[in-house]
Amino acid sequence: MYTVGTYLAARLSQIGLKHHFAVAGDFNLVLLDELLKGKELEQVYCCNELNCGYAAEGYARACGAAAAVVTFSVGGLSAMNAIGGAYAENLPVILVSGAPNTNDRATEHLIHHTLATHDLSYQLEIARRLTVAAVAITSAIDAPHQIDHAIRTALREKKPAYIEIACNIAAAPCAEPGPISNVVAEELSDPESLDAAIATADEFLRGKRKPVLLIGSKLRAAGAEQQALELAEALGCAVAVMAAAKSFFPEEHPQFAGIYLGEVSTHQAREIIDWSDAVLCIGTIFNDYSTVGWSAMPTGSVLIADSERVYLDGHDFARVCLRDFLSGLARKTEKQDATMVEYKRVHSEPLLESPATPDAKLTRTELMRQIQGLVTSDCTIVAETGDSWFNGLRLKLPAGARFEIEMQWGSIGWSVPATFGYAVGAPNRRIVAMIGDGSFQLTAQEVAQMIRRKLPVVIFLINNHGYTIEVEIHDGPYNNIKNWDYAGLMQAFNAEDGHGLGMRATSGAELADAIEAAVAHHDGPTLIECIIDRDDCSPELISWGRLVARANARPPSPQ
Ligand code: DPX
Ligand code: MG
Repeated sequence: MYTVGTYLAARLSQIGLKHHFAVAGDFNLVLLDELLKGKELEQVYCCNELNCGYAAEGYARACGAAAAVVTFSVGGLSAMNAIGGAYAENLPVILVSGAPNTNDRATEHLIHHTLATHDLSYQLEIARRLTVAAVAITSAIDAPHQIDHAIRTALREKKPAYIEIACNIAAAPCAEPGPISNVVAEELSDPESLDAAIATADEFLRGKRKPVLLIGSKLRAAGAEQQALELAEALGCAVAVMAAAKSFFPEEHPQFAGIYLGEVSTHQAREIIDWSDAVLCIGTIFNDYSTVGWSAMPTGSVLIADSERVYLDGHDFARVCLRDFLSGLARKTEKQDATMVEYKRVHSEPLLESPATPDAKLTRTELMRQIQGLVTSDCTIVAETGDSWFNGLRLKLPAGARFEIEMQWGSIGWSVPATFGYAVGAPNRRIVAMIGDGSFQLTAQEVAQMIRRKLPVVIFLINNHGYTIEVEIHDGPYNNIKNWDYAGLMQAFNAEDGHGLGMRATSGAELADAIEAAVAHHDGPTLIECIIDRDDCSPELISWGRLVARANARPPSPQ
């Protein structure tokens, strides 16, 4: 016999989840008991609900979807930042919240953890704004339908969903789950729209001489990485990647032309985008950051192919799945490799950094040189908001290496719990996180959960004594932070039974020793606190910061 909670557990397993993340609270305790009955679904605990949401967000990056279970209001509202992040980053995270007893609604009762008003709908209302489906379950009869609706919508749209379950309904008997196909069946392209989009795009390309492909971060959500490769190879043109999409097109591929980020592009991506006469933008997001303060955006002839829409030259085709469009166009189009020929002419390999003198003070350049040595094909790099973005973007990725960045939402603190969640979801990958001191202070305690689960994550904690990215955008006393003994924290988190390793590196030699110890350490995370100067930031950050500051400072336009 199924209950609302075991029904939910069954559905989460059926969509492929092996874990769900949780923080306990009296409104979800019975629900957590029911979820524990799903033997194929392990319950993984977090230190707080913001981290729980981010852990699920990281897990969804590794596994395609995720669930976080929290208590009402005090938990749910904390998780909302992460849910906003999952929306912005196109990740189907299911937020499940316990809720007050159904008998306490529409009565004179006031309930703890709430605003001390009789309105208990505010969390659902907020969730409606931050998810693509938000349901409140107050009847076991409706539960299967509501749960399926929320999960189905999240999976289809690659966005978060919200399921609120009253605490006295979680263990109520309900119908058993029907075939999972109704939840996971994929949206198909409209055949006529698809054909028309392909034919128009083909004609568009035939009228150009120098097309180039630009890959964006929505490509992975659309499940179309392979198809983008097919189109790239059919055209034979140069392929640039936006920063938020690093690793979504193989960097070792001969057509890879670098990361397009305006003035701070890598390789010669900017030259080749500017030289081209048509840019095929695939799953791209152009915002103030990715256009470097609106200074770099393909204009002129562009074709935009999004998850379910293609538009170009006054045409707009809806219900066209990106995968179908890319592989259909790949079959139809002819080779157009002028941008590749030109790219080969302008391309110059970046110089390899030579090792610093071992005892010299540690610099960012030496730090990145050594991190590069850890990047193998089974590695995932997680780059936190801060100069870690720009440092990470410069890393060379061998085939198979992945790169995770939260560039649209950009909420500092994301990476600690997201790395934890990712490591739970991808236990066979080597996970290397680059995290600034300021960001770490938001969510540091989640390292304790890595210790609890013995996850051999390697964290480079870059201690440059403050919010350096903000220093470059606009400086003031608010960019200085209280220093911590970051390496020493590991001992505190270990307490009596943990095996986390904390080390500090102030020179290249110390860093090399620490990395050697980290690689040999298998029964817990290693945090290497890397001390660098406050002004030792990437030149890319300085250029980017200036242009972003200029965009922020534009006066209001006259009405
Ligand atoms: C802020 C940012 O130390 O990295 O390399 O020193 O910049 P760097 P740190 O982690 O500092 C991060 C800091 C304060 N951004 O420079 S990027 C504003 C901000 C944000 N998210 C949230 N609050 C404030 N991005 C949640
Ligand atoms: Mg810092």
